[in-house]
Amino acid sequence: MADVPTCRSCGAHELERFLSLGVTPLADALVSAERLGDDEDRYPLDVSFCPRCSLVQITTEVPPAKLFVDNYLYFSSFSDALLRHSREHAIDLVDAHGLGPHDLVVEVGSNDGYLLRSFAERGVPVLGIDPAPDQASAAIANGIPTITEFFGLELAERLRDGGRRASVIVANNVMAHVPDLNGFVAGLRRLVSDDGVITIENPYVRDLIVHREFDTIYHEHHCYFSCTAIDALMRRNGLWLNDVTYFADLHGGTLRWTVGPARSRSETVSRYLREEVESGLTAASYYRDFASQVEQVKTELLALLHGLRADGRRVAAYGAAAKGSTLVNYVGIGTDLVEYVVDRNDYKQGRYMPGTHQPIAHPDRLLDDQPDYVLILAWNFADEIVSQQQEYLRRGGQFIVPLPSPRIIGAT
Ligand code: DWN
Repeated sequence: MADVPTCRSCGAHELERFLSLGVTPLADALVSAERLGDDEDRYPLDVSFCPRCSLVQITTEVPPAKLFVDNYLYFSSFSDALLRHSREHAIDLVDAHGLGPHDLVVEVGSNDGYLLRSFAERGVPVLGIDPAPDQASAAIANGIPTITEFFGLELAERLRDGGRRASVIVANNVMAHVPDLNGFVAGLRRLVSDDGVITIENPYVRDLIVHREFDTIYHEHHCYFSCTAIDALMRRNGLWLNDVTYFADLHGGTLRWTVGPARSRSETVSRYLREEVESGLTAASYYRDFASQVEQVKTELLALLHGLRADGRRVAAYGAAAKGSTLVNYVGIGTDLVEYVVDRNDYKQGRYMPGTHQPIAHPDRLLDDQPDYVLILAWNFADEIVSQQQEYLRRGGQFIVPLPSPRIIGAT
């Protein structure tokens, strides 16, 4: 573990810390039954703002292999909404750029091939890059060529020296995970063709603050991006922010940045950059109140859960998500308040939540057990989850959505 006292993007020393979530276990390090009694690795989870380039970032660095290789169980294909979003993205890119058999689409952070298969089905050559061995193996088994390595400038040089240039590079929910941010972006520039395009998706830091999405902060996510921070990062590495698209319902509010060697800029980009200054998002004062907002969520959620338990109500949870780990550990939600978690990712079932050790079971347990309430830890998929659990609702079950303030969803 290393402290990172300077800005990961611009190197500034004047980082301003505005939130500390304590010393927490790794959010995706779900505990196996045989390791329940062992000490779990815990690291400080503090968040700072860079007044020079506006990048929000954590100041502790955990070795990437520990995060994404040793025990990483996140598979993208367990969300229908995410699969729909990815398929639409691929089809849009094929149509917009007339992609065909002479092109190459590279995805960095390709996970189990969930997105690249939509290009491959349309006859477009693809290449995945992901260091997580199980996810890469799943992609390869599905016919998606995948390099099981971390992406950076060195790998980009190797690919380019081998004659590879990408017409399109997709990097969804991966750039936030990269310690060497400039090396990553320099690698994108080396690998993309001169007339190519790169699309990068990450949650929008504005929504993290406005909707109190503090649980999306964990050690995998080194950075939390604004258009201002992205613009500075791209220019420094020979790329230009060409366009930006907002997806309100994806991961709590996501931006897709379209960048490339071409110096074009859409009016939307100009508007976002202008509004970020006008809203104060590019100044430290914008973040100074966030810690008290987070504390308020903690107080409200604990009061609700303790009240339900005092009334003899039983509470379970849905979604062994990384964000769920930050929430239960920071708020202090043990098995006395939430007995277990259900999740349809079968790699996660049979394990236990980091730190608080709720057992993780198949979603069928909700109907077998019919707890009075279910706390939705994967609140970014609340609609999809609730739509699946209509029978649980019909039998009188109710859901708790924790953010931006705890609220109860019952049968309509
Ligand atoms: O950046 C990241 C984000 C995008 O995804 C990764 N580093 C890790 C991951 O974060 P997360 O674990 O908080 O992501 P999710 O996708 O919000 O987690 C949802 C969890 O809920 C997964 O474990 C799958 C599960 N799930 C389910 O059991 N039934 C999800 C859906 C939609 C469902 O119907």
